[in-house]
Amino acid sequence: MPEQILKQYNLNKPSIKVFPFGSGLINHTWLIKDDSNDYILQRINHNIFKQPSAIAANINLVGKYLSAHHPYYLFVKPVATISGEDMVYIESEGYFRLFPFVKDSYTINVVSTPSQAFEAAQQFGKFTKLLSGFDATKLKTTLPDFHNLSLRFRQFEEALEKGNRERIKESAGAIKTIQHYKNIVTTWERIITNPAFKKRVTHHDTKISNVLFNKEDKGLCVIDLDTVMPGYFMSDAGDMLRTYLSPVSEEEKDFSKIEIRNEYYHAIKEGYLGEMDEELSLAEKDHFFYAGKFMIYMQALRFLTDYLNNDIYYGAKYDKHNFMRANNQLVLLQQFIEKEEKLF
Ligand code: GN1
Ligand code: MG
Repeated sequence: MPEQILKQYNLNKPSIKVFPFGSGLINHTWLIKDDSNDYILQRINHNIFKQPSAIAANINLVGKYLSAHHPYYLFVKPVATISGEDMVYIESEGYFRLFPFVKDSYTINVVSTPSQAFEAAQQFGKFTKLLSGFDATKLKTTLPDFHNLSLRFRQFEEALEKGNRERIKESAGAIKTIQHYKNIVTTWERIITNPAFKKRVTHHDTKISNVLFNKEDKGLCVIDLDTVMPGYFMSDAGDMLRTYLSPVSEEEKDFSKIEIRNEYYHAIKEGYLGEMDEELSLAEKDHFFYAGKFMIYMQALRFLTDYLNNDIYYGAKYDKHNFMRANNQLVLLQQFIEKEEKLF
């Protein structure tokens, strides 16, 4: 950790301790322990987020709106540098920002009770709802086409043409499953032309580690606002379904552990709709289950496409890592779809 960064925050003292933190795949995160305060330091992955200043601008706008209209909402803003900047840029190192570590808050990596799922869903629903009076088109698109399923599908088809031949052969089974569920893309294409589906301020990364909990295990607020952009509710509801329903994550290699926990589905739905019920149209609410299919399918597509493209996006910690992740998500998708008639 370069001294230079901490210096910009007046934190370059001998008593400071720095620890790697979190489990994100894209940005790098550290916990900074000071005598009295703790902080979270993050390096923005500039390869992926081409315009870090757009992230800072969005956080600023949202923060201003919330403090004017919902001053009681706990909004975790970046700490300004000694010269008043939201970010530090260091040649050959990239863009960094510092957040206060909210006292007495904690995060989790796995959802192990329905109540945690409910609390998280309530927080993500609340975030969008509190911002319903804010003009979402004012937000900059930090990742163009991030959850554009048609484009993700086209990228997959391109990988089938130009990708690693051996990997394509080896992935025949997964490729077939992806083709089999192509109707998920067709539904998406109908949705985006349907005026009953609205673009709102959407978080786009609703995994459980992006929710702060308090000591009483209640949700406090959401964090990691890099992908806050205009989007559809399916992105947020869907990624919760993708990541909270099963007791094991996309990293699990023993697929027999993948399971859909019915009561978690209801907890997510109740938590989210408890906030968003009046915001969403009937057509949107009818697509709550679809939201899960949309996000699980897209994640399977993204992992498989990356595998066929030699892991250029997600990287790989072991041989066939993205292949395993894609197959994990396809098992999850199939198990989820089996519940279609039962979960409503
Ligand atoms: C990435 O970096 P992380 O873990 O927050 C990805 C998400 C994926 C997720 C899968 C910017 O998120 O879209 O769902 O990996 N973020 C980006 O684990 O691509
Ligand atoms: Mg993230």
